[in-house]
Amino acid sequence: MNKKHKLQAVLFDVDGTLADTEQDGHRLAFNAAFKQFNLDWNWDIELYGQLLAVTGGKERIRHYMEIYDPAALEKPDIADWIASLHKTKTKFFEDLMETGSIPLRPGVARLIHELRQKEVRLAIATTTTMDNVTALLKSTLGEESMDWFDVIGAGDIVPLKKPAPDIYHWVLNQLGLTPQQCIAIEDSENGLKAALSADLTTLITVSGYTQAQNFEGAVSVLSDLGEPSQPYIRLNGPALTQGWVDYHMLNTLMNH
Ligand code: XBP
Ligand code: MG
Repeated sequence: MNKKHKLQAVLFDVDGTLADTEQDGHRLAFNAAFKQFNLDWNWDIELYGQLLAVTGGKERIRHYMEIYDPAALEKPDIADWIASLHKTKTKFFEDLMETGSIPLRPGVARLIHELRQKEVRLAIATTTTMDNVTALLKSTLGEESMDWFDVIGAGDIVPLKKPAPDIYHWVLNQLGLTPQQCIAIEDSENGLKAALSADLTTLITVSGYTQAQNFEGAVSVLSDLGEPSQPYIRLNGPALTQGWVDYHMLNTLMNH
């Protein structure tokens, strides 16, 4: 019989997992930045869903230009221009988070508080920019919440973004843990691929843009983490004993 592992750390994705930030957060911030740069680009809800196939804001802008304005990519210093457009977008996103308009998803705060009590280590493995992580955590969990996470892997800290496993390898390395001691929580196919390629057991909580994606290989696919008062809907995976994800359930899933 395989030796059971005790859960040592939970690795959270950010966008779509901690909060549904894409449609009414990042998308609006991109559009505000485009306006400031006098561009007539507008990423509507549907188009943004397609562009999400490419992770990373700078990479997503470049991908959009490859389709809609390829000549502009020939300009010298285009990488710097994209970086400065993206920096402006990040500022708009931070401002938006300060208004508190994007809440955490069901069960996220409850689970984080429980894991802290149980002394399970918390980490973040995300494609988004570090400033965005800070803004979201501070606006939802309070100023001190950044200290609750042992490791935050974000943005350009690794050269290859999800679906490459690099960010998960980096976070595991910083934690000094093996994938068998951890579980990842993701919302997207790109995120799942990244986590699975790093050998992590991965729980999916689907988000607005990701509901129809392929989650083959996930240990369980749920609507969200659930609350005792608002149980999740199980979309795929083993029958679970209760309608909300807690420490005990994560341990069970990790050893499934
Ligand atoms: C998130 C991303 C990011 C955000 C925008 O993916 O791909 O690019 O959409 O943030 P994941 P930035 O949830 O898989 O980490 O503009 O800062 O990149
Ligand atoms: Mg995500």
